[in-house]
Amino acid sequence: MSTEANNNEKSKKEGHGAVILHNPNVKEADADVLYHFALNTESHNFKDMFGDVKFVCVGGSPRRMGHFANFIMKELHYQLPAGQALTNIAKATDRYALYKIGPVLAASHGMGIPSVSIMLHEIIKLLFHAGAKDVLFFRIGTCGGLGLEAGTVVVTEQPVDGLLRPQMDMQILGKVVTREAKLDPDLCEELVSCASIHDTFNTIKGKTMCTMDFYEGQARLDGAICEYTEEEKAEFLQKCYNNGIRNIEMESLCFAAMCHQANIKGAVACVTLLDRLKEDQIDVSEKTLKSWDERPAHLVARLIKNRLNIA
Ligand code: R2B
Ligand code: URA
Repeated sequence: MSTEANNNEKSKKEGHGAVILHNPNVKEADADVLYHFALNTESHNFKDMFGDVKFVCVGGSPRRMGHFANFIMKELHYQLPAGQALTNIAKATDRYALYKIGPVLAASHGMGIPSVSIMLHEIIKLLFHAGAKDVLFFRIGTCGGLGLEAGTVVVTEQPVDGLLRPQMDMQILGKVVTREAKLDPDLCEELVSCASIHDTFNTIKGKTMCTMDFYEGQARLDGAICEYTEEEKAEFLQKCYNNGIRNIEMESLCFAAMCHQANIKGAVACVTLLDRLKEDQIDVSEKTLKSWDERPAHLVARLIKNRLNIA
């Protein structure tokens, strides 16, 4: 085992379920600013506000995460303190939305790796400052499916990049830094087991390709630029399918790599909006989209309720 891997293992054992911050600068600083959430350790008491967080659920759109916050509040039969309404804690900024519903934190992350990366840096710091322990992370989102009926939920076994590698390459100080993109296999199984025979949709496990772009990065023919043929597109998507890839989205790689580094167990569940082996354009009614959007949230809600022994 390398020295870095050894140190990681050691700090995980010492951490006892605590979030690990690989940054002495922040640990030693008197104060810390979470700029994109409009939070500051000097003006907010993180331990009081977030010390009891056990589940962090993230998804792309601020509006969807607002709906999720209301949904999970009903599912958990959670009562807000008298006179309080469910509000966006980060309302002083319009970068991300943040809601707290008892032990559940719900945040939006925008689209793509740069956006989810900023959000996760700040959420991981938030949990570290709060002293939160044994926190599980879930990404609930949308994706393109491969060889699946639209509306199917895919729980990610392994995210891969656009070169089909299970790693996230970053450019740091003029060098390529490679990080393992690992999700928790037991949490993945647990989430899949939350699917019910009464569901009106299928839930499957599969590899997820995480790309840097929605159009060319996902082999679409309908972007503003396209320099490959329909045959080349079909050949590549078939190769992805043959490699066990069942869906394509834009955040899972970073989500997995950052959770793994921070000693956080993470899982990803996304609903497919179309079958990319058949089409490129998402042409679904608003009503259908809304009901499909809720499918990953239902699985995660069941898992959270099981964990909290809520019937
Ligand atoms: C799924 O949907 C978004 C693109 O439409 C992107 O954030 C993703 O991963
Ligand atoms: N999100 C993606 O990233 N790709 C799709 O095809 C659909 C949703």
